[in-house]
Amino acid sequence: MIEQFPGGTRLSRRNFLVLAGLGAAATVTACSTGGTAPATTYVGPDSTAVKAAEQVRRTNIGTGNTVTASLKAGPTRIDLGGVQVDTWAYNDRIPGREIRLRRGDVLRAELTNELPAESTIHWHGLALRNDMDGVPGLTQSAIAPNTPFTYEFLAPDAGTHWFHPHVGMQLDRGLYAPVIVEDPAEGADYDLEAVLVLDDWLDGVAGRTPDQQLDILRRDGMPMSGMGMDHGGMSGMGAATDPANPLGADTGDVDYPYYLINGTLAADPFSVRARPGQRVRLRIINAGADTPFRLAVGGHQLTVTHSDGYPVQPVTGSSLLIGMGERFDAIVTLGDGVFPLVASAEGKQGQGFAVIRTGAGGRLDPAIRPPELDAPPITGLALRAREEVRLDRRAPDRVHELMLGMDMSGYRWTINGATYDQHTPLEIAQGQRVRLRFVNQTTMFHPMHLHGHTFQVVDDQGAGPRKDTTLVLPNQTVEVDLDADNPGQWLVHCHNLYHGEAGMMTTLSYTE
Ligand SMILES: [Cu+2]
Repeated sequence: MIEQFPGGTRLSRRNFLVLAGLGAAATVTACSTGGTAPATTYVGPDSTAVKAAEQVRRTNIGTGNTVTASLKAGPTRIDLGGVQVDTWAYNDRIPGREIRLRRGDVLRAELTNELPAESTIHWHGLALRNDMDGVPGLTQSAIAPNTPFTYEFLAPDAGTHWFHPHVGMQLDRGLYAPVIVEDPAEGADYDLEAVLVLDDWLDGVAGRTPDQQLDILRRDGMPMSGMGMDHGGMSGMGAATDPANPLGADTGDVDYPYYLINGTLAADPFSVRARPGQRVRLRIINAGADTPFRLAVGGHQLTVTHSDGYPVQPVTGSSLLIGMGERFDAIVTLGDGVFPLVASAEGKQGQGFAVIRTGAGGRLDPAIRPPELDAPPITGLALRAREEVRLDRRAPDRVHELMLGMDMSGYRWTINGATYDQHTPLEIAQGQRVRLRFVNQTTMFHPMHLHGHTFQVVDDQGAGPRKDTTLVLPNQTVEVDLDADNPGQWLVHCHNLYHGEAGMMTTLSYTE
């Protein structure tokens, strides 16, 4: 499928050359003014620095335990709940089987690629060793069909994480699953857990595939025009957004026929069973490609405790807004009865639907819209990190600006004016405090994701949340700080999969 898209092919070939060079610790001239120009050497995925960083992790936090998983990526037919679709999935199920381990355990995941395409696995949220990060052409060569590959790395970050391919549009099929990393030191202040994976679904419906959908966007351009529309008071840097609709009017590029919670439609909904008064920890993952979700439980409040795996000062509210790639943990104290858990597609028509049952009650109307959805939602940007996970206050050694833009002459999404195949690496060095300044020059929001690190959103008090994926609202600027403590070559990209594939990706590149 990838061959259909000239941009994608060019990207793969170019980056394969980058990878080939990095493996040998590539040296490139930093300027072109003559033979004595200073040279930049990149820290490659196969470098001794990457191996040394993993060894430090094993020494400092390793448990000595290894958890194994056997993953078969392949074509399959899935019943979404009355709707049969031909798609691609891990071990013939959606989501793939959850992987659960403890912080400091080693995960050994053996992938068998039975897809008719190259693939990889990216371990989203884990600051792991660079050569296991799953970005083809940057951290590894793509895994050919019918070829096995073993991912093996120490899992350093507790929390609600997930995995998915990092090749083309594969994430918008059924290739995703949760990775839950428990922290025994955290304490379990709840009675039960429910992992909820939210997804927007089009694959295999009326013959549609995500690749064809991207092809249509490239052919027809923006359906709602990311730059051309004037959303009233929302133009201009730092303009206030409407708290009731923080993402603005234009939240996505694709209309989906279905929205799923844990791979099922409302006709056969995912169901949580518990007793009245119990506290359930919801671990919520937005695996959608183009859809933010607003989540609420009818008749209940949510208390958000973690964002992207890291603890936050608890915030209680009626609903929660989750960008693509973000995860939140929330505690709900359950009443007595049968309650809808709804993930409304923000700015779109439709919703995912699940049920929480603690007592007597009949069947719920799957179109029910709990009034909790109408209050302004909690967003990641409004959270504050718990003290113990804040970065120490320090001025940045390096500031990189990432101008998020688009090109009206086609479906091209850019960072600093370039698509990924033309990107200039953002250079950093081990030990630096690095600030990334995301400047959104478009009228769409972008959920920006950084691989291999957890950043802290910058605020006046040094108390912003620790995250790996942050909303950058329309025409606004978000700054994040990180400590450069995990050497290698790391992707920074928009987790709108269509934006990312259309160019909105770059690299944070350690130099020697
Ligand atoms: Cu985007």
